[in-house]
Amino acid sequence: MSTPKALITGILGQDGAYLAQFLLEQGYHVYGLMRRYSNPTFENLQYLGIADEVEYVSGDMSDEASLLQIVKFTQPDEIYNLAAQSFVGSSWDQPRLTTEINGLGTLHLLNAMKIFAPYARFYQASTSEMFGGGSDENGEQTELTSFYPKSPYAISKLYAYWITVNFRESFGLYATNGILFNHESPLRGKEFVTRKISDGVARIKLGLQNELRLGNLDSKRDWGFAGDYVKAMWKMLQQEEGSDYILSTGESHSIREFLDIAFGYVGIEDWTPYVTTDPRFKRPAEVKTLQGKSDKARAQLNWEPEVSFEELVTMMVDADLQRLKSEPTS
Ligand code: NAP
Ligand code: F7E
Repeated sequence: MSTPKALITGILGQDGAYLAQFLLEQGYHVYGLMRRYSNPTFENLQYLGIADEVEYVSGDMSDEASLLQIVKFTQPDEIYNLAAQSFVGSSWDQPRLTTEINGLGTLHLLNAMKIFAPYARFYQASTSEMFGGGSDENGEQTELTSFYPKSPYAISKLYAYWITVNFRESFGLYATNGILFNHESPLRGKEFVTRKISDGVARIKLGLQNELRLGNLDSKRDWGFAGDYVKAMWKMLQQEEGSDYILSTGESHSIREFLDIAFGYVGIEDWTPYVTTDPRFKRPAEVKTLQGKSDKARAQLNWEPEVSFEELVTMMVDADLQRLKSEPTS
């Protein structure tokens, strides 16, 4: 059998790195799409020790010609569309860019697949943000919960979700949405709240910082470990046909609970003297609570998240402590 080929967009991001590692372990040839940067950072792939194992292709989600060329050249068996302007907060400042990359970029990539690799299988990185505040009577989100997006990011992702469904239904392409709830790791970008806290707590513990400025501490999220979630992305593309699946842990925790565990881990029981609320980090519209029900993925994909909330928080604080001890200026 020939070596299977996967094309990952967003290869330098958190999920791109974990997915590339997993697919390489499965024997895939991995193409990673990256946009041109004057000084690109391969930090995440280097952290996992796989930066030299990926074949990089140069393109941009907002440039359809580049995507047509890449799909024609790589002839992938599987396409994982992970590239995005993924920070919800910035989507109010850059709504058009967010829409172009996340929404139209997905259309461009599906179109390239339809023309040059119609046999391929497509994974779209959809998100629990699409639900906004909506839930069923138990306060949970399922594949049947109505969408009510609350940010330009969520709206751009809703377009991408539906265009993926539409290409599946209109052209018979294998196209799947993974509706993923928040998933984190030591590779998470530092502007996201979990990593901002783990990095801040590690700095406070090591005497490098004495304050952590945050926004709304009452939001609740269903936080899992990114390494668990990328395995299910692959499982989704091994099914007989394309479909849509929620991935979540089924537990919801507040930012205050995250702070309790993170500070407690470094021996600080009362974090209130260190944490300041700063309106700059509050959002014009907030998604208050997310808690997903992933029964379909658990049954059909035989998937379970393996890392608990507490293990996730301590893993992240630990990784930041180690990093800062070896490079205090990072
Ligand atoms: P991430 O770390 O922000 O990575 C996103 C990647 O997309 C970055 O490497 C970025 O490249 C790339 N990108 C941005 N604009 C691009 C463009 N115009 N052309 C090509 N590449 C571009 O995000 P993540 O946490 O890994 O998430 C992966 C995907 O899942 C995203 O689509 C996100 O919206 C979605 N998602 C994430 C979560 C979560 O909790 N993590 C949950 C649900 C859905 P640069 O490195 O060049 O900036
Ligand atoms: O915010 C609150 C903030 O930016 C979580 C992305 O991967 O997951 C992520 O989106 C919560 C929000 O993630 C700060 O208001 C308080 O309620 O870590 P976040 P997110 O917005 O949930 C979804 C599923 C995605 O799809 C996205 O791509 O934390 N919060 N204080 C703060 N948030 C940040 N960033 N910074 C603060 O200081």
